[in-house]
Amino acid sequence: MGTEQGETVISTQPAAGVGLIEIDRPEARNALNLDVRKALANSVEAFAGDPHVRAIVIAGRGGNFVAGADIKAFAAMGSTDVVVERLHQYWDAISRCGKPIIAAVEGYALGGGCELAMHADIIVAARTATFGQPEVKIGLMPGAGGTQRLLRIAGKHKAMRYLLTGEMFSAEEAERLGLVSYLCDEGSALENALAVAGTIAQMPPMAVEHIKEAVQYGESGPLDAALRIERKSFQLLFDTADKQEGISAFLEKRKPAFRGR
Ligand code: CO8
Repeated sequence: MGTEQGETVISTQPAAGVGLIEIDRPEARNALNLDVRKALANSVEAFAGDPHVRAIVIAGRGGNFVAGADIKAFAAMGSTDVVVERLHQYWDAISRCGKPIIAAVEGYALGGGCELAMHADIIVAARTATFGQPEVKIGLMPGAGGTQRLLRIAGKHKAMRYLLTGEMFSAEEAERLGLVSYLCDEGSALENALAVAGTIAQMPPMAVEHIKEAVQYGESGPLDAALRIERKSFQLLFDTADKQEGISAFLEKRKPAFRGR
């Protein structure tokens, strides 16, 4: 996929089945202004609709993930502006995505940046990365799911600590909380995230999609309904060609060739 100079969000397909979205606003630590939000949402939607892409990596360029919403853009905004801008539509595009999303975190993932990472299904972080929801310090609060996602990941008492004090926390603490899936050396988060995405891209897409759907539903829905969704998806996969191929390949001791059907 082509890239143009001056773009703040760059989409490429660096490996078979892998879509990479990089935020490139180093002068503002990749803070999310309206342009970045729109381009990010469009890029996710484009990859979600591209049959060649089976896993998506989101990263920041220049040594940071995202230092939050653009505070300078927020300065002049009132409640009505925030409502009229419908900022949540850009987040919805990401949370609606049926394909796995992997966040590659270096440096700061703060505020909306931490929330963006938590929109991902898997988070790969450099040991030196820093997370946090510091909105309270500027008289705001998380507005893109931070209170709810951090609560569900870390439990009430850790979530309250970080939400109410705005204190930043290390990647090691994030890993202990269950927020980070993989810790890696500084400078290697993208490489490691691409490797994870490459592995997932080799898996049968229908199974991947149904696993994501069941887990996503289970995060918010009642257990009984989520278990039913899991059971139905499990049953449905039995009629796919990829299930036949996967089992045949296992029995014949060869590599499977999945077709997404
Ligand atoms: N917004 C705008 N500009 C930023 C931001 C930001 N979030 N973060 C950094 N910058 C800018 C700085 O203003 C500075 O610009 P300039 O050179 O023009 O002065 C430049 O980036 C470099 O910043 P620093 O000099 O501060 O760099 P450091 O490496 O010393 O520090 C930090 C980096 C720690 C990231 C520091 O800049 C910082 O604390 N940033 C703010 C972090 C923050 O509070 N984030 C939360 C923002 S609020 C939010 O995210 C709400 C989300 C809700 C979403 C809801 C949508 C519906």
